[in-house]
Amino acid sequence: MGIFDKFKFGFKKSASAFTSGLKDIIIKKEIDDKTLDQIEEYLIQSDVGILAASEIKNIIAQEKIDPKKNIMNEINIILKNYIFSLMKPLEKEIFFDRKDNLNAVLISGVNGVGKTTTIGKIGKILKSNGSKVMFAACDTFRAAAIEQLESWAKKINVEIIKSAQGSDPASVAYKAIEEALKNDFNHVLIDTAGRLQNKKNLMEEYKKIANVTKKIDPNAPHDVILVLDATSGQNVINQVEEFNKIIPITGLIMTKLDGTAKGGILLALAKKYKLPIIALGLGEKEDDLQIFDAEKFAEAFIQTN
Ligand SMILES: Nc1nc2c(ncn2[C@@H]2O[C@H](COP(=O)(O)OP(=O)(O)OP(=O)(O)O)[C@@H](O)[C@H]2O)c(=O)[nH]1
Ligand SMILES: [Mg+2]
Repeated sequence: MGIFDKFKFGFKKSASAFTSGLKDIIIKKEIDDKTLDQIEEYLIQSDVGILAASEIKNIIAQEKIDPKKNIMNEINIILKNYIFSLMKPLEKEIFFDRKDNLNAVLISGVNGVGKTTTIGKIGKILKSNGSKVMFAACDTFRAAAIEQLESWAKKINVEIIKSAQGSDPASVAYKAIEEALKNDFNHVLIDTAGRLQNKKNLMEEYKKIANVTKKIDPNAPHDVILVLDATSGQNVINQVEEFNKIIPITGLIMTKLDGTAKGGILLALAKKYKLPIIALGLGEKEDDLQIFDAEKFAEAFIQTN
């Protein structure tokens, strides 16, 4: 199964629940005000967010769907087009290009969202375009975290800079960037500890990692990617808010979209923050990362076949 088929398959359950929920609302031949309100309500329940839901409602109202047509089909077309035009500007495929100058990427996010796994998967894609890739094991709080990143580095055959458990994460980042510059690496991916955004000292630590990289390269970190878990629902909004306050986020990756996760929250994020969406995580394996593509996303979200 190709990655897109996997994506569609992973989404199938939530996509068909979504469309059958809509079908239950659209039973009449004509879309009246009550039906429009129900559609809006339904979209909000599906995590799409108030802004996107009310825009979609307005588009459906303005469209004046011909009652002779298959109304459900027409609504699916409207939804697909809406998702596509909302998400298209957020594609950022260039993230995966081979860079001439060093690109230091800070990977952040709360506990267990999939940061370390995602670094492994990104590393694999970057390697495939001939980039020299280094991992920086800046989650020094747990020995297992360093080992986990090390095992990914071995698996996809990239360099890793690490230090003993308990050592200063910022100094690991510093050393990694120093080494990477010296040896003409194209990318350094910095793994960080999953931290709760309300724990002040941990967030200070996180900020320090970013600041230390600037000492070597004022433009570093060149990317700050926040990893979000699709199964966390509305909580992701708060995570974007909190992390963005500390170091401006330059892109999002949403993981765990395989299985039964709902993807509606991505629309809410797109509408609210307009942050680039780098990739989507669709499993635990090294190839389970899909570079974000708005058209494919819209197609998977509104599955009509
Ligand atoms: N199904 C699925 N599981 C994933 C995905 N990405 C990561 N995981 C799993 O989620 C769990 C946590 O992943 P990690 O990469 O360790 O997450 P982390 O954010 O580094 O965690 P901490 O370092 O503890 O904060 C692991 O069991 C991963 O295999 C995904 O896209 N889909
Ligand atoms: Mg980790």
